[in-house]
Amino acid sequence: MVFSKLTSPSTLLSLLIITTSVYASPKPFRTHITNEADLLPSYSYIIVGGGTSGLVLASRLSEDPSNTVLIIEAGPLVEPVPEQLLYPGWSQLSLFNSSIMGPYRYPSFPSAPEEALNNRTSEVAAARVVGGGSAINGMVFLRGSKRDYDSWGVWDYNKLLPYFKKSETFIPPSPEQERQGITWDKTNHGFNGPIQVSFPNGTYPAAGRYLEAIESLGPKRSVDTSTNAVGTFWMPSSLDAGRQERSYAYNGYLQPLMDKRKNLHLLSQRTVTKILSGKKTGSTVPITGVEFAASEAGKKYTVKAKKGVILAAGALHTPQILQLSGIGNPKLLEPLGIKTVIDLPGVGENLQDHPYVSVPHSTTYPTNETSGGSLFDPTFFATAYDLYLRTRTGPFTAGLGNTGAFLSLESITNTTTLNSLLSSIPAGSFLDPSTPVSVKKGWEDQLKKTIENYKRADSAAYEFLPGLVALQHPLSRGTVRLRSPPNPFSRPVVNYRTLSHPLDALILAQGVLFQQKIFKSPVLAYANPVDNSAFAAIDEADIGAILEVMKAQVTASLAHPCGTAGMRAREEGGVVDEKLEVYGAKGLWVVDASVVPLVPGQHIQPTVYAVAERAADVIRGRKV
Ligand SMILES: Cc1cc2nc3c(=O)[nH]c(=O)nc-3n(C[C@H](O)[C@H](O)[C@H](O)COP(=O)(O)OP(=O)(O)OC[C@H]3O[C@@H](n4cnc5c(N)ncnc54)[C@H](O)[C@@H]3O)c2cc1C
Ligand SMILES: *[C@@H]1O[C@H](CO)[C@@H](O)[C@H](O)[C@H]1NC(C)=O
Ligand SMILES: *[C@@H]1O[C@H](CO)[C@@H](O)[C@H](O)[C@H]1NC(C)=O
Ligand SMILES: *[C@@H]1O[C@H](CO)[C@@H](O)[C@H](O)[C@H]1NC(C)=O
Ligand SMILES: *[C@@H]1O[C@H](CO)[C@@H](O)[C@H](O)[C@H]1NC(C)=O
Ligand SMILES: CC(=O)N[C@H]1CO[C@H](CO)[C@@H](O)[C@@H]1O
Repeated sequence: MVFSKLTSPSTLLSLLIITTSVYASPKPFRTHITNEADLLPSYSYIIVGGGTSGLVLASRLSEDPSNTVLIIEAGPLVEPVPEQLLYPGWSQLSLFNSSIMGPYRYPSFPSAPEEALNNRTSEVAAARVVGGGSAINGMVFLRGSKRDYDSWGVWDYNKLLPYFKKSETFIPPSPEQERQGITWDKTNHGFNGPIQVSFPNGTYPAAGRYLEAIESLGPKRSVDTSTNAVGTFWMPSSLDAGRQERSYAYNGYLQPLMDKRKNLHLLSQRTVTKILSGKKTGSTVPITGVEFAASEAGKKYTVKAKKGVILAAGALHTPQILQLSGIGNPKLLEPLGIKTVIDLPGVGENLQDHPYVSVPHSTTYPTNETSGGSLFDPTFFATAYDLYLRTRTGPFTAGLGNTGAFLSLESITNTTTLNSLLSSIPAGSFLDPSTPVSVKKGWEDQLKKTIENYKRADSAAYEFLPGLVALQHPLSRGTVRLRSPPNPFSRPVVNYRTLSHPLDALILAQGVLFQQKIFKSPVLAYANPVDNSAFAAIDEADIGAILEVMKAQVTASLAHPCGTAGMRAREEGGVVDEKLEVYGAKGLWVVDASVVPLVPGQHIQPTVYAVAERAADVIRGRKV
């Protein structure tokens, strides 16, 4: 455009205004939307929960440009990602000080009183942030054993293996870490996936001595968890090796797509209050969308789903949303004034987790073998934090820990003890008296498999960390149920029912004894271990006394809840079929830790990633 010198400034101004409004560039596309007005009226898929599983699904389902995908997440998206989420040391501290992750998790709340633990309560932990549990967890990244997955009865290890690989980029130990004794095997690893898996640069010989002490009692070192999940390990972490920062569902799966993939929206800080359904046709209820709100008093909105809704709100909140939507056990819903939409008694039953007990010992390792202290000591913290900021090495590179052992029952007991434990299992299920018949039937099958696995060397009964022992395959089952009156903004009632099955307590007691033996091993004598646990004064033959102390000491949860919308037959208490579709619904899937029918003998995030990766292919109708 050429302006003559006759053009007055005001004409020029109006011309410019017209030009800008006509040629204004369209509002730039943003993945993260903060206002309901920016929502499309409908999406192909709505994913409830932008946590670990939700972000895997969002990334994979939106690879197909013909799909539009919306994630609704209760927690915030914080950009740039705060160091509390990225620097591993913070996760170590937060395991014992939940206020560090306070903005990124649900406010602390107690479980229901636990009868087998003197009616004590345990804290219920759950993430509330984009990235979910993977954003705040202890970063331990290990698979369960083939046997554990083969015991699911539906998806087995061979079906999951390609997806364990697909989700990870495994970074082998550095030459220095190999010299320290860290081994690996390339056979079953993935090298091109979104989650970076590596060994922290701050690993210390003292941590390895703990493994040597265990090995002096019989168990063997495993070369790699992905080829042998039972044994002693240097534990890999969900850790970006170069930056020594957390690798998790957000920076692995979603961040690279932000503002680029135009068929994907994320609406944060909104809680889904209900799944919307249409008129039942035959025996099937069509799912049409979701209702959500920003707060209890906030306006309720709805958004439609053309292909369906995927629940990925985690093992505690997925059953809550199902129940609020009338999908569950009529005997529990109707007294709360909720009309049953689908009669599905398995919802919220079958809750499993890993209960644990601390058996702390003090030690005095030589300084050339340790990191030199605890991050809880302010002076040590300052040094470690500073070293990390400058060099990305040292104690602040580690999450929950470096070394641990996942051991079978038969590897820590003699035949006499093993047989006497397994031959005198008390009759009865010890399930909650209100447990539906179908759920009980499913449990009986799980009981058989669990007992069988206890006799085998290829399924872990325990996790041992220095100072802690956790039970891997409890027979006790808990429940997740609505509070009265039902409210999507209050937490569900989580009743872990820890150690309600007497065999769990007897087996854990053997673990306590073994933890004490580890510290008595001559291998550790040079570190002068002193048992300062609540079990210190107890005679090892007095199992009764150990059980009594356990009641006062056991904690219900390592934050590994699962099983509450199990993938199993409907007549065995299942909630989803092998396509992860909710029985009796059309266009409703559950994809998160809830579907894991039987907890593996491991921290569960790699399992959750693999399940979500496979689910994405199943939902897309791809060959699996
Ligand atoms: C403190 C902690 C430490 C852990 N340590 C380890 C470890 O070291 N190694 C390991 O392997 N595993 C660990 N885990 C377990 C692992 O992180 C979880 O099993 C895994 O992240 C669960 O993934 P998920 O997709 O099932 O649920 P999540 O990742 O929890 O995602 C669920 C998401 O749904 C959102 N949500 C819930 N309700 C609603 C609603 N109504 N509307 C909208 N959004 C909703 C939540 O805010 C959350 O972000 C730990 C977990 C925690 C909490
Ligand atoms: C826990 O963390 C909070 C927040 O970072 C901090 O203020 C507090 O001092 C910590 N408490 C302990 C016991 O370390
Ligand atoms: C725990 O509470 C239940 C129910 O109130 C009660 O029957 C039981 O005796 C209590 N157990 C202990 C050990 O206090
Ligand atoms: C640490 O020093 C002690 C004594 O000097 C030595 O015996 C030990 O081997 C050293 N440890 C390592 C890992 O080098
Ligand atoms: C097996 O272990 C138990 C408990 O530690 C012990 O009392 C018993 O003597 C052992 N039996 C054999 C045959 O070694
Ligand atoms: C800062 C640093 O030393 N980073 C190294 C940590 O270890 C990995 C291997 O696991 C190396 O690749 C990094 O360079």
